[in-house]
Amino acid sequence: SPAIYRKDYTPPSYWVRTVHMGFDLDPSATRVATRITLERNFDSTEKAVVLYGDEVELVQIHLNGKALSKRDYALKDGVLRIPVAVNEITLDIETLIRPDKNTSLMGLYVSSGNFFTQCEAEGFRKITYFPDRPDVMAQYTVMLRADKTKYPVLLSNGNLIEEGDLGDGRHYALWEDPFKKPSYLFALVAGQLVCQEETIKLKSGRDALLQVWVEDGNLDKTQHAMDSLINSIRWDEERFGLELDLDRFMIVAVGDFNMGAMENKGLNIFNTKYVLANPRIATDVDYANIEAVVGHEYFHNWTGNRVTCRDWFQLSLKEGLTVFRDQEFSADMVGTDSGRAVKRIDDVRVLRQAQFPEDAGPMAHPVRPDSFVEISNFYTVTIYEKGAEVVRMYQTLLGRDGFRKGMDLYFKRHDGQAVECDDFRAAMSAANGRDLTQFERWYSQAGTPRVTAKTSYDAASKTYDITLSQSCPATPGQAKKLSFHIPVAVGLLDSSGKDMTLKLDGEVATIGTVVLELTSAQQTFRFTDVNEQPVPSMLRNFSAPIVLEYDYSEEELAFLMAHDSDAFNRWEAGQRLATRRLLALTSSAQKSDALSIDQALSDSLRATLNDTQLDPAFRETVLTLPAETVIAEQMDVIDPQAIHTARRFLRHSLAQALRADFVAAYKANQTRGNYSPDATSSGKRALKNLALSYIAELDDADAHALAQAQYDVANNMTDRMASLSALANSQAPGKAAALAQFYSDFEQEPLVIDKWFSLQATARTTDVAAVRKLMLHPAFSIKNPNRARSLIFSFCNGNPSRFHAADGSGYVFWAEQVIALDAINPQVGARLARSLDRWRKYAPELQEKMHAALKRVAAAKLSKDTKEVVTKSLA
Ligand code: BAL
Ligand code: ZN
Repeated sequence: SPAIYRKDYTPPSYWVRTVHMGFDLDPSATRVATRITLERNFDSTEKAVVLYGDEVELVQIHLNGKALSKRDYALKDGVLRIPVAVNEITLDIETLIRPDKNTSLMGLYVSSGNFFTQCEAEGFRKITYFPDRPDVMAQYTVMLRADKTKYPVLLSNGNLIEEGDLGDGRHYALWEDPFKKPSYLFALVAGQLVCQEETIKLKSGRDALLQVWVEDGNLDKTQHAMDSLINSIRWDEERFGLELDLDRFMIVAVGDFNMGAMENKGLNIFNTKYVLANPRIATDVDYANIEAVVGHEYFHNWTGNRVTCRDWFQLSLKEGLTVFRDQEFSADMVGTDSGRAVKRIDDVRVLRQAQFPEDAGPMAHPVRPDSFVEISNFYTVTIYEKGAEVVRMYQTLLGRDGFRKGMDLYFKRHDGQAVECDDFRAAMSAANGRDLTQFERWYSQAGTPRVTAKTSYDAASKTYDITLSQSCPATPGQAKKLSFHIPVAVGLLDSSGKDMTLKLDGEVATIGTVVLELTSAQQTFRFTDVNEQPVPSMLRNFSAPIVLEYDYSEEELAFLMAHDSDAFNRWEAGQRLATRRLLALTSSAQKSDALSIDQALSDSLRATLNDTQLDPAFRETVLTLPAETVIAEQMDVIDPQAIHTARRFLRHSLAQALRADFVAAYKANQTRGNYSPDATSSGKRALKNLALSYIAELDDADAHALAQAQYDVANNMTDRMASLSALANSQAPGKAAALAQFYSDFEQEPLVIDKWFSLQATARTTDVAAVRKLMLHPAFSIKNPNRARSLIFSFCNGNPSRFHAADGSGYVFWAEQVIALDAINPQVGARLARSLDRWRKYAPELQEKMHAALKRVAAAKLSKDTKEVVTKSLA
């Protein structure tokens, strides 16, 4: 398939004004009648209406009431061109589709006997022929007709205008969306569903009806999603002055879904994983994720729906911005400074574990890509998470008020439009009177910039210089990079650990933090009136998505860990210390040298663990060692076994050295009484369960007993999973029984069975043979994306030492599964295909086996999704 280029963008030949759709819903033959009124766009030179269709049978098409024959249009590769140049046209298009055969989960499909749609990015064309591009925005009216018993609930976007009986056992519902929207935001849901609902008053005084729709039997799991929705609505009113623009807002949960959720106008469709929760089935992390995803989809109503993307190259315009908004929402919901830092740490972890490797691999692409073969492959951590970091940098550079001014201007200028990333930057710039020309490079250049810092203190002149130099590695298609505009937030600590008053050359003094703006390849920033040699705290709160290199001494890192007023950097100092140890241990493991641990690291970690002034949630983040994938990215040649050995050794040694401290923390952080997912309680559970996981490293009778006892009395899924995981990764005699018990207790809860598979897939003892055996379990199904992810993806992405087995068996398994998944669902197949992205970073013996597996996949009959991924990997 050919690549599509951003530079080739041309405006649509016709605008669509209105869309009237009629659906006769039937799983094996759904008839769709679509009436579209179009108006010529004089900015286009094309004298044809251009419609797109994908695996949809065209029954008939009328232009201004006249039936068209095949000679009246050209249909090639899913593009239907009707040569015509009149100003106003009405098209009537009838299509026939088979939702029950649709395993791609794009367009209209069936899940558990109910109908659902997914149209972003290009799924609408699987329903009807249409100018399916985001810059074509229209007003939709949708008539749904279906069997009344099988499909009692009929939902679409906007407002319910009318419903009634058709007399023949069927009924209908007519929906009208008052806002114009691109086709990717269209949705319908039909089937046997029940809802929790609530009417709330919006800030302006209007009433809004909120509904959370689920399958029968799940109404005991909707309260948290409803609370999260209400909190999201309130937050957007307060923080950005944005109000819900509809009278009715619906969330629907579906068990078969490619993504996390989808922001269809007024009818958000969610993966059950991000809706259903109660203490019995959901962990603290699930509760937090639900809040974040409900917020994310709700926030899209303004950032994505009211102002949408001109073309798919601009995807980060809505995704980066909306992730930033959901991150801020989650942080505000916790409220405390420490809670905000923990949220920031979690977000930066995702960036480092997933986005940095992507940005250094064959699929590296700018936040605003220049080309793609299949847009579905570009719903990436770069578009989402790096995109959010780019948005965050505006706020860092302009301040919270300045950022808000920019947002206000963005909506004032672009409400109801489909725009570009440049328009957002222009609004930020104009609202603040700031030149942000150079900032554009964050959108156009891929790769993670590296900033190296050098410092020098002159006691005589009392000056302290920080010299920052930047560079950025080459990425596919981009050999040379120009300098980025990088905000580097810096503080200086005096010898007592306090923040110094900062005076940058000729500027007024600030206490705490200043933002240095690095715009050239190298710049020196001079601080004056510095009375003593400071310890620099750099890139506070992770003020830019970069790698910051500075030659800290071990003493300085321990000092920052103990004193930095910036909680993020206290954590960061600990991570730097631990990373150094892990890299040294990895190197020793490679040489089969004896491994040993030093006192300094365990002393620093002990001090944090026992510092009850610090929130438990924060202490947990400090005591969590960098992930194996993060260590891997720091090596020239990745050695998964040595990294695994090193990390396990360090955890085991820390468990031995700090056993009494872990036991004390375990005891001190029990949560009693009814379960609550609030930040304080979940923080305590996090620290307690981290302590348990360390103690479990010792794998002795006491550790087994502790885990078993917790498993037996757990009154919530967080504690249950933590203890089961401790058992599953140990030699505990009760391990098999606990796994079996867990399965039989939760057999009826698909989301919990996903956890059961995932936990085993990532367990230390689980090799390929064990995964193959689990695939034969009656509860396993490769067709359900959540289940496939819980076992296959968890193993390939979450169990590196087993996946990268020296005999290459993991790669053979991977190739088989990519091919199998791709045939069912290209998006899921292509996602798994990404697991070998970094193959060139491994030792030659492994590389060779990965290469063979990639070639094997490349030789199979593939979707364009998976083809693009493996082609780029092999390039
Ligand atoms: N727009 C796709 C799903 C999401 O990012 O919310
Ligand atoms: Zn989104």
